[in-house]
Amino acid sequence: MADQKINRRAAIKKTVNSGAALGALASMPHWVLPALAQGERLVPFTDMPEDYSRPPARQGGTHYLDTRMIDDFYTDNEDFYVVQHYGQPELDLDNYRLRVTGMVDQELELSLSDLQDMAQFEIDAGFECGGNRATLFHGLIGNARWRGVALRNILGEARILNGGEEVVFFGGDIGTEEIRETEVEQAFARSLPVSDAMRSENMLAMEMNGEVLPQIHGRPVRLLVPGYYGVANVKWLVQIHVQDRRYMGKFMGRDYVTLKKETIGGQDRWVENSVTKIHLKSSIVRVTKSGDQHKITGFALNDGTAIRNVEIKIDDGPWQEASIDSRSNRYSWKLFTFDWDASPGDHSIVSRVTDADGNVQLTAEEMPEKISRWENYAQFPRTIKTS
Ligand SMILES: Nc1nc2c(c(=O)[nH]1)N[C@H]1C(S)=C(S)[C@@H](COP(=O)(O)O)O[C@H]1N2
Ligand SMILES: [Mo]
Repeated sequence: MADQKINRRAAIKKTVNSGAALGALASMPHWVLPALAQGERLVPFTDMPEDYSRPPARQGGTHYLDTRMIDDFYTDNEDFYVVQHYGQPELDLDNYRLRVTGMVDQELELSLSDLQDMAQFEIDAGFECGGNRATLFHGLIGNARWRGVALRNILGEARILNGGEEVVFFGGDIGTEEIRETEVEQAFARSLPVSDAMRSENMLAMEMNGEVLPQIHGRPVRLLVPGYYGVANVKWLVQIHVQDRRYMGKFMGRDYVTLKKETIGGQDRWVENSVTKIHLKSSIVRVTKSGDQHKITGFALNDGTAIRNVEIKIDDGPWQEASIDSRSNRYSWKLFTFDWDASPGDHSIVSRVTDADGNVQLTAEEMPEKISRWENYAQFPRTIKTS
């Protein structure tokens, strides 16, 4: 089935590239190729291989999307990126229990129906993997509407005891790690200080874009920490544990740790930090042409701080303001578009986002010196050939 879809997609790409009628494509599933209005066509980026395309996500693997397909506020569940480190466990839904343990007045054991009977809320949240990067054209990304239970209601029911400082979230997936020459079995886990865990927007999500949470995205329950990199959003969540100290597991203390040079009180120092809040970032992902008019599309993403604007620079021209999709909200991604009267030829185009506090997205040259491959939020100049 998946193969069939992939072949259809490849066939369609050929059709599009050869300039054949687009009408025949109308019946294709939405994710097959970027939705194009009548008479509209994709303009090729010259920084991308000519035959670049990505199959949809499939069970068992990882997935990043073809960001030229980003044309809709919500990413289809089939196309939302997929990353995990210890495989994709299938939890037994009938016997599923979410346990809340540790420094709480009342330990809890919640079945799926217990969770479904609690008050639900919805939130739009976009996020990317902390390892998202330009070589993937920033395809480890997605934006969805999530529905579930407020984490703080659950912590409220358990009542965190005095001295409880850190909330640890364990997934049902277990891997073997070698630590000091000893093989140790560990679950994927992340943690939040209690004050961060109690933010009202944190969710135990059971639905994604109006569907039951897909298996590859953490069925039946995942943590969602809006404004944080994907690694915070523990999939296949089975245990929440409150403790009196920082949690130092692999994905907090050793992996997804950024090593960069910072000035600390006037002193240059190498600093390590756990990957948490999403840095201010934008990227151009798609250019289309309709008649003589070109349209540039891209996304902006950050930790939920209000955004002032997104600007586009073409070749050596001035920065010009783009329009931001009106559906954008605090934790969603912000799609932007810019109508471009392009002259035929080779061009360089780049976007930058500025937040309400006046922080401007950095250029690659302005980025802190960084050893690790996490947190890639520099401006991303694209090259393109227009006709
Ligand atoms: N249980 C579990 N949750 C996990 C992971 C994992 O390996 N195991 N990977 C994290 C990472 S690194 C990312 S980027 C996101 C990806 O979420 P998605 O696959 O739903 O896009 O899940 C996070 N949650
Ligand atoms: Mo990730």
